[in-house]
Amino acid sequence: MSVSKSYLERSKLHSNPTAKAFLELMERKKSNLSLAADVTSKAALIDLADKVGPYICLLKTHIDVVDDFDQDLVDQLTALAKKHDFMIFEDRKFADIGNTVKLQYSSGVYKIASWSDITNAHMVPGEGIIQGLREVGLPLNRCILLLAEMSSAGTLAKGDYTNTTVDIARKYKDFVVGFIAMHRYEDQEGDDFIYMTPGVGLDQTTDGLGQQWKHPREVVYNLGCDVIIVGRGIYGNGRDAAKEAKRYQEAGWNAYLERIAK
Ligand code: 5FU
Repeated sequence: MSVSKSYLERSKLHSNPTAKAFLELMERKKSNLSLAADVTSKAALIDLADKVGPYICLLKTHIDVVDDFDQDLVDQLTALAKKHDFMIFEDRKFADIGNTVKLQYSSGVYKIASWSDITNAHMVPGEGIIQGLREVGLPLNRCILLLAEMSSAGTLAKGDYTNTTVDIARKYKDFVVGFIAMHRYEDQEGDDFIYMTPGVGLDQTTDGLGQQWKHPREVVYNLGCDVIIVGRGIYGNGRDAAKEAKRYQEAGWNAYLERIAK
């Protein structure tokens, strides 16, 4: 059962080089914290990534909200990823036919495949979306997560939709390495998916716009997820982002240690 194995043990079960390196990184850095850096200027994004960098395993971006995006931003973020030892996850949520997502992933203003270690996709269009992204991403050693569930109130990603998403992921394990999910699903022989969970907060439970925040221990220990994704809990309301990130890193890591010791 992968829920009780260490991240390091699990790294050996992956054929995708990024998934393997990511699990090793988590163990080395003692962090299962991903920062959701939803800020709208290049300077703010770089500043936040540099401050919080020492505490995270993964920087999650929404690159299309940055007003003054340019290639230099990508260069600076990838330099910070090296400096602080984290990976980058563009939370693009692709949702179109295979041919279109190939273009969206490789080209345009953002050229996501050229810099984002991990990205993600909805399964609404069917398997072709994975095939399209895989043609671009696999030669670059990239990987994706499927959105099997969402954290927002009233999400339609549930039940049969979630189950089918997991079944499809099993067919593309060289490229689909995990899920955006609200809990861990039952393993089948040979499964080792990485579960990343947004909607995590220590101090508040909702934002008034449908977001629902859970405690890191609930997410990692009780629900068996691997990575906590935290945004406003770290940088919102004028918070000291480095101090809050340390607090979330400790909460997430302690919950993981408790889980593997069970
Ligand atoms: F797939 C999902 C989801 O189901 N819920 C989310 O909140 C993604 N997210 C992202 O996680 C969302 O787009 C934000 O970037 C982040 C959560 O930020 P918060 O400030 O911690 O609520």
